[in-house]
Amino acid sequence: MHFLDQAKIYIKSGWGGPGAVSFRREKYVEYGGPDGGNGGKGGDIIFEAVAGLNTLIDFRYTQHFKAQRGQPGMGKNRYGAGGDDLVIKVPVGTQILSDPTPIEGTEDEEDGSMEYEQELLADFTEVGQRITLLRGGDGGRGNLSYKTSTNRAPRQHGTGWPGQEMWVWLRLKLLADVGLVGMPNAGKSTLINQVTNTKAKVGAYAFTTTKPQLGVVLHRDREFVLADIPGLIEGAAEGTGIGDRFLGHIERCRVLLHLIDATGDDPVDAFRIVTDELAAYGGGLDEKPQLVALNKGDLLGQELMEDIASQLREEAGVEDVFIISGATGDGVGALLDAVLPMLDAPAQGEEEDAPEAEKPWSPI
Ligand SMILES: Nc1nc2c(ncn2[C@@H]2O[C@H](COP(=O)(O)OP(=O)(O)OP(=O)(O)O)[C@@H](O)[C@H]2O)c(=O)[nH]1
Ligand SMILES: [Mg+2]
Repeated sequence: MHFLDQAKIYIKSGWGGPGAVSFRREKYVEYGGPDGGNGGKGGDIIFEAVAGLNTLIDFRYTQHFKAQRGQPGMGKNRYGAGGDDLVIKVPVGTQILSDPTPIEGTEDEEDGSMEYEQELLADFTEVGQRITLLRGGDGGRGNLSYKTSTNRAPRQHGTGWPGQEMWVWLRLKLLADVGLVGMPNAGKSTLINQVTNTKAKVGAYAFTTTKPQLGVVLHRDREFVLADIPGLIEGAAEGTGIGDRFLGHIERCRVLLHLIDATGDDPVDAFRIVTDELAAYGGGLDEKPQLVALNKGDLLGQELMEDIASQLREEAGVEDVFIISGATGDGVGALLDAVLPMLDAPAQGEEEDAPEAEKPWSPI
């Protein structure tokens, strides 16, 4: 399942309709008074979070969203109809951010690059949540409302107020329950392929995975969503490699599944590097409940795997180490058994209010 995790769109609420200039026409009354009604209000731009979507891909094809104008007012003091609101449906987990603005004084002397900041305009965490981001313009006044004691036949009317417009960024964080983390080549994609019907790309080289993948795991009649993200290397939280951009995707996971390649040069060091990157990224990633699995057991044999597992326990203080092979599926059932009870614990931040403390994010 591929998905676009960010999109930039243009939104515009509707103009208010113009007020009418009209005079009463009645039999035997030559000059009737003004009776032009007000124009209708322009349509709003509303965002609504819906279930069953987990991609922003539609926004790649449609980038401009305009709500309808209000209708003009009419004679006999009839008001123009309001323009239809435009409801833009987004997946739960979408955030709306303002267009990035450069932060003054952050210019890099060497390459002239700058840091950017974006304002969080909306954060959709529940199905059905609705936010009116842009309000349509009010309708203009009809000439009836310009009537005064000195001007009984005004020809003035309001033209209607303009709508508002802006570019916004949609950013989708996966609402995965479990996030797979590990160094490149640890076997994350192989594992997600083993336990879900996803067909993630697997390769014997680093950074085979370049985009997050989602898969649904069905285990003992329970379903949960597993996210595979690109591998993390030293410095990932500062932007080395490609992993940092994707750490945001696992901020809302309940559980992290930390996968370690047992055939790597130094599995204990690999564990530490990834742990350090999670801590350096912030956002509470290092405090999430975590399961640690030593992978590629099929290549090393039980005894050697047990040795490395004890090293992890003793040198890195990991309490439980699962020994698995993502390729053959050995040990994976026990690992999934351990995941299930952890899913019922409240997710981090769920008790608190808004996830304000999230890391600032800049567009790529
Ligand atoms: N023998 C064996 N090989 C494995 C196992 N898991 C993964 N591999 C191999 O290890 C290599 C890397 O696997 P991937 O699943 O692509 O690793 P990844 O962690 O997704 O890597 P990135 O996407 O680069 O971060 C591939 O050649 C896989 O075939 C396993 O359990 N046993
Ligand atoms: Mg991968």
